Amino acid sequence: MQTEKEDEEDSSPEEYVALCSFTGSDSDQLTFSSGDRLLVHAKTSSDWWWAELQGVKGYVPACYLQQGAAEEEEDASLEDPWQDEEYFGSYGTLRLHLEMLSDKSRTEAYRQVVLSNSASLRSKVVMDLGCGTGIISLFCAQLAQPSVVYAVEASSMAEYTRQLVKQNGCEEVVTVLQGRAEEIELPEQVDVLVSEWMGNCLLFEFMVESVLLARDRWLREGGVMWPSSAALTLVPCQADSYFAEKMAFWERPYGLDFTPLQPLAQQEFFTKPKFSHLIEPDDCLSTPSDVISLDMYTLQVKDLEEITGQFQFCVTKSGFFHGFTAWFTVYFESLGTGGSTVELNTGPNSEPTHWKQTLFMLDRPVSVYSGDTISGSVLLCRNPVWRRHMTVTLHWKINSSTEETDNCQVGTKSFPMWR
Ligand code: GJV
Repeated sequence: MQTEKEDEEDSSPEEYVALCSFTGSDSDQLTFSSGDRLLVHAKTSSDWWWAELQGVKGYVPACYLQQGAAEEEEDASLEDPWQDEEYFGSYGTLRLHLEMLSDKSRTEAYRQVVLSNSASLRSKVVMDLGCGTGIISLFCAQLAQPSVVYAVEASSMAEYTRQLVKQNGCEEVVTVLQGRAEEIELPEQVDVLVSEWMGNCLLFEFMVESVLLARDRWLREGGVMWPSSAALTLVPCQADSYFAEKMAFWERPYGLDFTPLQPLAQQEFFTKPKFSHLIEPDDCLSTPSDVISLDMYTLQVKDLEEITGQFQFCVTKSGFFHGFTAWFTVYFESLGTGGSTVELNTGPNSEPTHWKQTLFMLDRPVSVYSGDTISGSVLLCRNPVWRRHMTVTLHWKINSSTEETDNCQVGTKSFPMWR
């Protein structure tokens, strides 16, 4: 290796990109924004690195940074930061549509929305954004009498959707438009904008951006959004079997000590969130709490860059605090006055959906006791380059209610999802 060393610390700084913003709390800590490129001079500890931003040096939390800023940008300029080819390509095959349609809670919730609003939908103009196989549009045509439903779908599935509309005798009402919602033209504004845009942890995939842009362009003044609002819910939890399977496993397999593999296991299994986790109500260490609420009428695209929420959980069950589990609920307000709101809840106390729940594992479990409090914040930071991705950062502080009264532990961890 032949690297020129100017001095000890400066052997060869590596370039990193900030996954989200950070405000230094000490004078020797740097303050930076999501997307900033930092030069890391020394990996002082596993948690804190010595880095530089625009000529200023200071400590930065290592978990906020991701390597390869230069590479990432190069890729992004070659590739599409929205990865639309891959994204719409996957929706051009049946696998995902089968998964979504087989999800009874999801599909029945939308059916229920149409059914319970059937009278008010009469003669209304509807847009179904990302209609896929057209199921919501077909519900509208079958269960209500809208004047027209514009079923917008960017993937090649749209060709089949057109056939399905015809096959089911709905071609008088449902018009399939193949194209990205951002680019299609409609002959008129719509009374209702319905879409099933929710991803893991609510926002992943950021299809919601397309919905907001369509809202601003095509929803008439006073029109209705379905869903009308959304909430992200969090709970501190145990995850005994997942922890045993991925981490405790290395303690004594076949009577041998494999613990040197545990740091690797942590890196491999716990740095990203676990999608498709099914939490048992019994694994919740506290009452779940909504940490983020989105109003689909007022939410702006720029608001999506960084969304924060606070929590304060009172531990109701002693056990191992392995991590946090997240899920979402969406609400569909009634179109007419006085009707009831329909809810699609993807949490552990409702019928499981194909989203299941999302588990964020701490690096090491902490024993908590009934009466302790876990307070902190969650930050959803959209990837500045890869527009469908985000990083979830959790900060927590555990205040013990027992013995030493000033016993308090703090932690922070960032989870890229996926970039
Ligand atoms: N324009 C048109 N169709 C879209 C768009 C868009 N901007 N974005 C997604 N779709 N809940 N996370 C389509 C996509 O091709 C697929 O058929 C459907 O919407 C996704 C719905 C479920 N995804 C989700």
